[in-house]
Amino acid sequence: MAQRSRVTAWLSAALLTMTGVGAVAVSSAQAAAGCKVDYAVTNQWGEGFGANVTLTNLGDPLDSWTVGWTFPSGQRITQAWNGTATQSGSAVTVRSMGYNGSVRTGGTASFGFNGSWGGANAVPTQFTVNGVTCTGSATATPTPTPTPTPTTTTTPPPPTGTTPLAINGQLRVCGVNLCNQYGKPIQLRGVSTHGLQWFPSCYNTTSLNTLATDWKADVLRIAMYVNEDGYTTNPSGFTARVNDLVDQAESRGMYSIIDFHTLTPGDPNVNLENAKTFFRNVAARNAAKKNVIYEIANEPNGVSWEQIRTYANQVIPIIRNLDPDAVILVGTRGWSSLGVSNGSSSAEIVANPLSFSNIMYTFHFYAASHLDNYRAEVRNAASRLPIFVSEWGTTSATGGGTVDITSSTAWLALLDSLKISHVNWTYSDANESSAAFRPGTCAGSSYGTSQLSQSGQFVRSRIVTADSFPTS
Ligand code: IDC
Repeated sequence: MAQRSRVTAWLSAALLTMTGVGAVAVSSAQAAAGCKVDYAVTNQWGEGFGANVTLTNLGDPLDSWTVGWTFPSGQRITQAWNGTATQSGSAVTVRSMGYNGSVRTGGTASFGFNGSWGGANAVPTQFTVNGVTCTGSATATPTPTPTPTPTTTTTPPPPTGTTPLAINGQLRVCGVNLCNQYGKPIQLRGVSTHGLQWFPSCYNTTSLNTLATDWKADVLRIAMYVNEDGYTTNPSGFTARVNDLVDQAESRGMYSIIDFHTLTPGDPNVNLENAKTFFRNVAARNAAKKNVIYEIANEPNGVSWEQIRTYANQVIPIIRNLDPDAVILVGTRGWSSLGVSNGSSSAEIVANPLSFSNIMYTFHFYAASHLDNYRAEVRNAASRLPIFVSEWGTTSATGGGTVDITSSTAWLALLDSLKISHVNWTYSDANESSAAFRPGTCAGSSYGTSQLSQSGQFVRSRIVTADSFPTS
């Protein structure tokens, strides 16, 4: 009821002023209406763009808001966050969510969205809030979007080397698969570092040579913990270490995954600003390389898919802007279990996927903890979503306990049959059964097979076999 009378008061204030511009001084009990809207295109890539919109309430307090504008013809919102967008023709309205509808006088509320240019890269010029025309500004950083050149499919020349990187070149997602430069589906098999903060001595010339030439690994995941004494304790130091390992992998013909290893807290939005800074740096620095895959959040947990989307929608455009062709991995709900470990499933992703191309969703499993119901979920999701297993262990989810060879074998059979790439936790000498090397190995100079743990022997045996990388 209170809401209703406020809306009525709003409308009458708007009608009274006719122009509706700026704050409206109204006497008596009438609500004053006034607003300012700032609309900024913050990112753009190919045929799309991202924008942030902030409204400032110059009138009486609001319980909820609806921002409206008319797009230059052709533009469309593909998805919004912190607001519910609807579009009819070129008329757009974005409504507040339950949590950000209330705005005090002088207060602000913001939302963001991604859109497609549809050939028109101008910005809208007039905005309304709850029907009242606002003052405000619209800014666009963009240069005109080049119309995508019709791809004259140039077949890349045959590979000049024999490493995974030399053969496959720049990767991209095609359908639900990871494909190589020839557009053929491939599976990458490799390992993850342990926390760089805890095992700095495990990643050196000898261990990385062993990984590339003795294990014949295709990919090294660089697990950069964010909290847990990681990135936040020394951002520039960890960024430099990650970049160095990207180079080390590249020089040995391996792919690298830059893993922003969020774990606790489980909501990646808590580290949004850290993620933006980190990915701005690593994407700018590594843009020209073909061996980089970005993983924007290791294991979201205790958060909704919607919250993960909000995070992804802000981090992915930053990477895309700087390194447009790189494959990007997105963590899923429930410690990257496609939701299962938080009582959900991949259905919520299928129903509401991210709108970016060239992305994959991650799935993590620990063979002794995650059994048939998880395998069924992967089997079910794999025909609908591009999936990348960026972390798996032969053990329980603690990283310790029994090495479950039976379950690990069942898992790898499934992943092989679906051509899903997989990365084992961990290529380290941690004193836990998931580590590939016996404790003390990294203090020595040999990473040979006599140093392998039970898990390491199994994992190596499953990575060392010949790859199948089609080139035509
Ligand atoms: C574990 C490490 C362990 C470390 C712990 C920190 O193996 O040594 O003390 O993190 O919290 C994950 C995470 C990964 C975990 C791993 C094993 O991505 O960081 O590493 N795991 O528990 N998800 C499921 C299992």
